[in-house]
Amino acid sequence: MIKVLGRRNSANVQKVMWALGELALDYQRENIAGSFGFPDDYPNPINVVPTILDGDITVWESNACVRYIARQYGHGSLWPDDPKTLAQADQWMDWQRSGFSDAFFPLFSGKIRAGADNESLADNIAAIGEQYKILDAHLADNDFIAGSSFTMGDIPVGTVTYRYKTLDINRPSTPNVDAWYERLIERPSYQYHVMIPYGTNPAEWVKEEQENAVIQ
Ligand SMILES: N[C@@H](CCC(=O)N[C@@H](CS)C(=O)NCC(=O)O)C(=O)O
Repeated sequence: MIKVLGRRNSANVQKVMWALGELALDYQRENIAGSFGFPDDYPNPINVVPTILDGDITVWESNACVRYIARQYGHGSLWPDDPKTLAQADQWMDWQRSGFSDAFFPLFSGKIRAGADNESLADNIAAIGEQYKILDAHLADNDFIAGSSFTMGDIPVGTVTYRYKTLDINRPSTPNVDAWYERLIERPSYQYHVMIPYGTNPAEWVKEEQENAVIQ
């Protein structure tokens, strides 16, 4: 049984939950961070979520958690057998953590967590649109991030894409991203763990966070 420490409305926690769901693994999730706070003995030196515990191992950093779950339990599916496919999945996971997150995080936290308006976030909205154009060009020749099959590479950017697609902002035309997103929203684990309401302002955000506390 894998224990996941982290609130359900954290996108970084959702990456882990989605991976567990894809592999139908048993888990137990605890509400930590945000309005739940952190226990004194929280086993992660930088006090962020997620952290996962699996037997005698503790892993933090969401993409490292996804890689651990995929490598340990998802050979041939989330963890591609072919090293070249694996390298593609890895590459886009690292991209998600770097330029892509740098563009998306200030937009989402500004708009939903701080209640800023679109005008003041115009540069951020333009920046994330440019990132999705990069992804769109890649997906022109690929049904999924690492090629023809769903892998761990789809999970980090796929998680954030639900938020990107549902935010009240202008988005550039990205037909290949749209087609890929349609493939993601057919997946039951994505529907259950990622496609959850997050509100439109800070008060609604906390309300959703608390309402999700009882859901595993
Ligand atoms: N690089 C880390 C970032 C983790 C992170 O920033 N988590 C956020 C939630 S998405 C957090 O714990 N924020 C503090 C809080 O919610 O109290 C990862 O990918 O796991």
